[in-house]
Amino acid sequence: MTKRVAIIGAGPSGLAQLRAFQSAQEKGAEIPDVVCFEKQSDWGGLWNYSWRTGLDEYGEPVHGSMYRYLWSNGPKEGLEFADYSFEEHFGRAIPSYPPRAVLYDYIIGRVEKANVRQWIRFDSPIRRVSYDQHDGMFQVTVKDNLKDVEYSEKFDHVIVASGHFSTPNVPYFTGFDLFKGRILHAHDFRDAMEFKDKDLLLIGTSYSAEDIGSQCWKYGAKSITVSHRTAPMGHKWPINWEELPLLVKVEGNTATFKDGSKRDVDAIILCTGYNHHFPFIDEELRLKTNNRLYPVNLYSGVVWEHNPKLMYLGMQDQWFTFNMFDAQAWYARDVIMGRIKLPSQPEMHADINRNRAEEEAGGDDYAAIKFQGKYTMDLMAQTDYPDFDTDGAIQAFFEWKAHKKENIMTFRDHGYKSALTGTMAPKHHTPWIDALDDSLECYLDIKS
Ligand code: FAD
Ligand code: NA7
Repeated sequence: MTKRVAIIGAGPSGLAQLRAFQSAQEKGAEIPDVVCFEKQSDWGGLWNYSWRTGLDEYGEPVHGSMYRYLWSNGPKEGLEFADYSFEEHFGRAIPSYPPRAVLYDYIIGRVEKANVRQWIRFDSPIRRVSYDQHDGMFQVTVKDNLKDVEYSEKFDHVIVASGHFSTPNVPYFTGFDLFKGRILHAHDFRDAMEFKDKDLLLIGTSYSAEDIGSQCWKYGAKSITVSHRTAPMGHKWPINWEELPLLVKVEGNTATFKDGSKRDVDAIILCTGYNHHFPFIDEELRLKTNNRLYPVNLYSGVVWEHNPKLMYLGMQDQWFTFNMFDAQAWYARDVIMGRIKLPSQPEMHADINRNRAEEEAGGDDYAAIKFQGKYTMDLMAQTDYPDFDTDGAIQAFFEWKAHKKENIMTFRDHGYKSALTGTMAPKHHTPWIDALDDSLECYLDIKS
């Protein structure tokens, strides 16, 4: 009997898995019966922009955390699919920091070409995944939102690709209950124009704080204050942008910080990160981790050590993204198809611990980028995923870091060399700071 594989999620990771199986089939291999379950009505994961916040039309938590005017926060040269270059998709080289719609188009272009949409059941949130020791199969329970029915099917393997930047981590600060302005988490942020002429307080110092702050500043916020728990970001910010220690309390509209300073603010955005949250997976199969490069219990960052028929994709903190998800998906495919033999559970466990110790010894962002580059390379070496110049991609990340340090408001005006084709990215027609239209047509300068 043909094996059955369930994939949960049709974002970049789930789509990488579909492409991995399809590419094996294209080369003449017999592949398992693959079913991908996606709770949204379209593919693309976070890149499939949703205006909705809170609950969707079926009462499901809205997955989307992306917002309007989002441009890639890292160079596209660090994420390019090794089997589908930007030049192949767009018919020419494009600049290095595409807006969301352009990256969405690229992600979708590859899977449309591979014709894998037929393997996806949309509007289908997974309700439960459990493992039956008797028949060695997973029972997967799904809600068909279109028909309003719940059903279960058996699968030999389950691949969880449901993302981990969707369930917000929402801390409480004294006085929030009586604050006179709006309080929201980055997950619910959609449009910087809402904060035009406003004094804005952001909590957190990572990507969301940096980018949502920059967006609001670009679209006309009156002032940006960023409050940090550990350390300030330390960029050279514009004059109406400041960094202060952690918020202690709010009274009315007045925010008080750890150093005693006070600021009046109109709105507070909690850029405090996300939780890995998989309520639909049975306890003994559920990944529980913080946002890091080598989560616990995942051999090769993919295989659930206590039941290797279960795998997780894209669960790492991310420098590399699409190409790393690909490397993982090709690896998962080859484990399932018996092309890669796994070591014993104690050996897998020891290997996970070795990698976690190496990650912890790393220290700074540069070490983290190298660590994830090497991890991706090691996975690629075990499959037929096409090679790309990983060191070249690492170099692009290093240059990106330097450009951010130089000027946080102009780093997106730089270009880098493709680690795949060697082509240097052209300069964009408009500096990012002046580019208010983030449409694909404007970015690619397509005249209607
Ligand atoms: P997701 O994109 O989250 O996709 C997961 C999919 O699983 C979704 O379609 C979801 O609907 C589905 N799903 C979830 N639960 C269920 C369920 N129970 N049943 C069925 N389906 C389910 N990366 C970059 O490379 N560059 C960037 O500029 C960048 N910017 C980002 C900006 C923001 C605001 C965020 C939040 C992330 C950003 N990322 C960026 C990182 C992002 O995580 C990856 O690019 C990528 O989207 C991860 O893909 P994924 O498939 O693992 O997860
Ligand atoms: P991250 O990268 O997980 O960062 C979370 C930030 O939130 C980080 O600066 C944390 O500070 C801060 N944080 C978390 N909890 C608190 C509390 N309780 N108080 C104050 N500060 C807190 O999440 P992002 O949303 O920025 O990025 C996630 C992805 O979205 C990323 O991959 C991007 O591509 C887009 P810490 O440094 O731990 O003190």
